[in-house]
Amino acid sequence: MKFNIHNVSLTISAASSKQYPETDMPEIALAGRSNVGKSSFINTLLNRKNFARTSGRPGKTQLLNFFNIDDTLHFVDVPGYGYARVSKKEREKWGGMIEEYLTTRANLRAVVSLVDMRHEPSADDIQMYEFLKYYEIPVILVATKADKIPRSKWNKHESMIKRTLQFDSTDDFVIFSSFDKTGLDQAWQVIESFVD
Ligand SMILES: Nc1nc2c(ncn2[C@@H]2O[C@H](COP(=O)(O)OP(=O)(O)OP(=O)(O)O)[C@@H](O)[C@H]2O)c(=O)[nH]1
Ligand SMILES: [Mg+2]
Repeated sequence: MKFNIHNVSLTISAASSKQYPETDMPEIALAGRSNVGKSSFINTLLNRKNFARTSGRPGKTQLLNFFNIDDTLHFVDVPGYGYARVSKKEREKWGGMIEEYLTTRANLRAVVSLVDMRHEPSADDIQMYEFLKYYEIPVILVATKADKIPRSKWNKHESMIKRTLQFDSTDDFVIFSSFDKTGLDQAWQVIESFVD
């Protein structure tokens, strides 16, 4: 699929289930703390520079963005969690929006859960992983920004992340970088295995 993407477009930015697209197309959602690289991940997979919006300013993506990939699947870019400068009320609104999507959407095939490979997963990262496991939603764990760590330390960081998350070894784990495209082929392979 990755060699052959012709059309990508934003179907809708949705705040609630009433706005989700009416389609049977499978969906892969992206979750992760603000600024972890969700939009960059989508851009890298689509080989587009600036399709899903990326920015240095965290907390910008506030809605569920449904990106149509060749009428074959939707990537659903989910607003990042753990952004300190939002109010409690906004956080609750965010939580409700994500929870509604993740627990009710029949089209959802798997969630790409992104963590920053440099750091120990945060309490929010752990909570997200536990949430996905609890609802038996397939998880593709992506450890991103690998370009910021020397290769000799990748194993150590992978072990640290898996230990902290109490990672289920039946889930997929991908070391990734949007900067040098580490893990690009593996990421597509895993996603395709959930979409077919
Ligand atoms: N070095 C490095 N930087 C990255 C990588 N991926 C993303 N970044 C940078 O991290 C910042 C945030 O990336 P985004 O893709 O906008 O992050 P996001 O998760 O979509 O953020 P929100 O939409 O705010 O939740 C940007 O400055 C990116 O250039 C990566 O693999 N390596
Ligand atoms: Mg984003």
